[in-house]
Amino acid sequence: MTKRDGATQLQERQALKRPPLYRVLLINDDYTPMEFVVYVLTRFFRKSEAEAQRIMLAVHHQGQGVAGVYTREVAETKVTQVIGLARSEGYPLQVTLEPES
Ligand code: NFA
Repeated sequence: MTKRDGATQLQERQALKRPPLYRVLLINDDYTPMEFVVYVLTRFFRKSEAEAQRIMLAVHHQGQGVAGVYTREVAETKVTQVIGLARSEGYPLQVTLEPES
């Protein structure tokens, strides 16, 4: 075993530590069109058309669902972008973050 000093050991531990992850949640409402939600899932969350349909319907029937899991900054940017597009189209779609664990 190579001997490492304390600062090097700390750096190594931090390099291995995974950053905290956040779920981006879509919330159901009565007004946002299904096809808009599917579009959002394909454009911003890189889902296939089939997976986007599946997630949209899960949100529609269960009230909310996970669009994707990202580091904090990426997740926050997705929320801002999706809400921006939804409001520009006049839709009330709600999108939020929650820590993965
Ligand atoms: N419930 C919406 C409708 O019936 C569709 C929807 C799905 C909205 C998922 C928001 C999230 N048009």
